[in-house]
Amino acid sequence: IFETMEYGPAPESADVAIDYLKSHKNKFQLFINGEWKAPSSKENFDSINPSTREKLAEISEANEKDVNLAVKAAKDALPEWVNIGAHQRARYLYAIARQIQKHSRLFAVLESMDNGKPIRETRDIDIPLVARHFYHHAGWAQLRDTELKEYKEIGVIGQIIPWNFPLLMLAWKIAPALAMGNTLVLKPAEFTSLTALLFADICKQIGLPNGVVNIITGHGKTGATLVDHKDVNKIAFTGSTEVGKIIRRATAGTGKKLSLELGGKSPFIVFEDADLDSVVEGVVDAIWFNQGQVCCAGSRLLVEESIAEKLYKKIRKRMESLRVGNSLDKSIDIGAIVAPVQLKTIEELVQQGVDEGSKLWQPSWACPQDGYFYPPTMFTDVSPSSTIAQVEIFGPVLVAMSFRTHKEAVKLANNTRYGLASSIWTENINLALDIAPQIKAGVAWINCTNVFDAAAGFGGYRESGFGREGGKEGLYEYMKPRIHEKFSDKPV
Ligand code: TXE
Repeated sequence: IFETMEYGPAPESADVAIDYLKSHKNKFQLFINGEWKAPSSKENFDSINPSTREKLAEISEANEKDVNLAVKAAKDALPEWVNIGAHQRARYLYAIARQIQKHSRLFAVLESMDNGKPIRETRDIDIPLVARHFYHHAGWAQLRDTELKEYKEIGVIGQIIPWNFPLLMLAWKIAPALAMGNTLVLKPAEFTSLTALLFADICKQIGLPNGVVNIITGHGKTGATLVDHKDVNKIAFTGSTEVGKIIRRATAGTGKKLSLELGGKSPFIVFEDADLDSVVEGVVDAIWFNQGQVCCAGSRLLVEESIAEKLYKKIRKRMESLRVGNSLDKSIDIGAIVAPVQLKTIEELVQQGVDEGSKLWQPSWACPQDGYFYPPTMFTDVSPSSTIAQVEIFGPVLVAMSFRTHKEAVKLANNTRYGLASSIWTENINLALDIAPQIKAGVAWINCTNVFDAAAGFGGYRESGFGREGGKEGLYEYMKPRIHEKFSDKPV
């Protein structure tokens, strides 16, 4: 019953997504209170396919009036959503998960066209993880009244997500919020609204009660308006550290609960006894997966000096064999950068790396010219204090440094303002287990990288933010203790 996609070299057909876009006349409205609604401002902006620079659809810009309507819808829907009980809410979550699987091909093609990420990644990683996230949280909804009876919902949740994993970040936000009995307003990133809007259609299709999920599109101002709304009880944000700081300031003193998942500059540490061929494939995954636009990308390669040159040589050889191209081409490894502004940021930071004296490595071939492409890139001879060693580039750019002692490895690993993820490569498990807890990061992967599961809490320390998504910890982000209710008739 699930829509499947053929494996093989032929490019994936765009038809399924084109037909879907046509069903909305290539112009999307806001999803408020279970209905499609034109934006009050009548303003729109374009969603562009970064692999081809073609316009895919027009997206509505929500203004304050629309944000107010969406929050009101979520607030009005709350009592019914709470009262139907956790078992019934679980049924809705299972229904969403099943619909995502059923329409997985449409979701994958649409996501790849809107974001530029390779279809092999959306097909095999993004969409399966999305479905898994809803199934997992449907299970928790079923356990809600027994395992978590000391807690109650928070209320109306405002959720703001980025463009690098559009549907997966939606799932990370929406699934736990609904499972714990909240209603919500979600704003996708302006570059990648389409799969969130398709998700709204899924909510309609399964008969989710009106107002439980509201999807409003727009730029940063729309997000800021949502953050400031007095009836929003919690904000969940994934995006840049800079905007995370603005949101933290805006919510300070308001009593709103907040979780922030921000940037990173995660270390990928290779000790001299590591299996170097596995390391090379790990590096490909760490920094060239999703064009390096990954918050937990292993963007800093830290290598034991004795094997550094050998490893760099292997990586350079592998870089030559990577293929960059249209996101629907099943034979590519690296797709398009999400938007010109992001491409410009990458180009400027790479130039800065060259200016600061680091050695630049890029493959001998050129990228296709029809989209926003950037080649896999590696810097060696990097000083730990240089810009490219400190700033999140959020592109396919690896920054390599070497160390002599284990102590120096840990020091280098912790030498950033971030603390999201880390990856440790050695055949000596005792060494890995000794190093892992010394690294200030929310995740430590050993001989692997970018491994996610709905059952494992994900999140950071320091300027990478706070709060966890997934796992049991992630549920507490969407609940508050209800212990006082036992002694009082009034809800807390
Ligand atoms: O992020 P923004 P951008 C990092 C990465 C990237 C940089 C800039 O380094 O190069 O951020 O990306 C909404 N109040 N990450 O500019 O602006 C915005 O509309 C409320 C890392 O795209 O943070 C979008 O929906 N909301 C990151 C979302 O915030 C506001 C993923 C993220 O956009 C707002 C993305 C405001 N004042 C970028 N301003 C990660 N952790 O994975 C913007 N937004």
